[in-house]
Amino acid sequence: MSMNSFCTYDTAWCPGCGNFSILECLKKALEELNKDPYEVLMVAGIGQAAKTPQYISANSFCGLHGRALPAAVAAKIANEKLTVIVDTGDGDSYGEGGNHFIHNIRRNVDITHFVHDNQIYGLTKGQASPTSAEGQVTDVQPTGNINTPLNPVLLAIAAGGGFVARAFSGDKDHLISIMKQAILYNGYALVDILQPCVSFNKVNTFSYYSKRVYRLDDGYDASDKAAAMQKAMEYGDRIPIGVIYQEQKRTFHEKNKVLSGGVPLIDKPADLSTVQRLADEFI
Ligand SMILES: Cc1ncc(C[n+]2csc(CCOP(=O)(O)OP(=O)(O)O)c2C)c(N)n1
Ligand code: SF4
Ligand SMILES: [Mg+2]
Repeated sequence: MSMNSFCTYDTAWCPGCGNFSILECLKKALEELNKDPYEVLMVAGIGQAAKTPQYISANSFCGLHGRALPAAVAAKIANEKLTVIVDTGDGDSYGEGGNHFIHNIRRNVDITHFVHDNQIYGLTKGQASPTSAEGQVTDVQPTGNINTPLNPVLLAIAAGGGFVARAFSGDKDHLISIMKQAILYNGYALVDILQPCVSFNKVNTFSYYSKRVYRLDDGYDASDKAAAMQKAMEYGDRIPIGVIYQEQKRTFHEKNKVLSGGVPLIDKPADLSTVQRLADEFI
């Protein structure tokens, strides 16, 4: 194995799972961007999708369920030279991690967030996730999901996201292109990736998505926020994929006085005199 190439490893996913193509597209996107594994940090919480960082030869960190974003943001603040990618599930991102999701958008730290949105809690065998359809019946909720699903694309635009996209694991060329754009975007970039879970979601299957998804055409104006919100709400018989909304916004690093200036925090000399003064008061 070369230190300069990305390798993927054997997985514990079910045969036919949409996660395989997302992993393959991630590897291709990083290669096509000429990234080296040492430059990339993959971060996740817990779940089937959250195993992805362990299946590719980059730096990786898998923490608590729902807590991928704080770890990723901390790493980017410490070392802005890293390409930081959160790669995890819909439950991890929008359920247990929902609060971090909203407030991280407001901070606009320059990280990328790929969500494997299988509209289910896969690892724990099929409970409804925040994006499961109302009324959806699974083995563990035989009378159907009673909650209203949230629309992560609409929510991200409303919260002030500067790069908000939707993709489909079954359209690989398109997914690679969206992943590359998201990684290159300067700021927080969300890609909600529709991903069939063949074992526990018998509704949102490959054929369900294949019949519905369509690529946004070249004439689509991703800078029109009201139109983008309208487009984000198109989720039913037809589901648009592509960059739904894009706007360049000042990043956390650009706005923060300590971090602006281009010198990574880890390379700055540490001035401990203030800390020492405070400590001295207790002696
Ligand atoms: C705080 C906390 N709550 C619940 C769990 C149990 N748990 C682990 S993974 C998971 C669901 C993961 O679903 P998702 O993020 O959608 O990933 P998927 O398995 O579908 O890819 C749950 C509920 C946990 N580990 N920690
Ligand atoms: S349970 Fe679903 S999401 Fe998890 S590996 Fe199997 S098919 Fe994929
Ligand atoms: Mg899931």
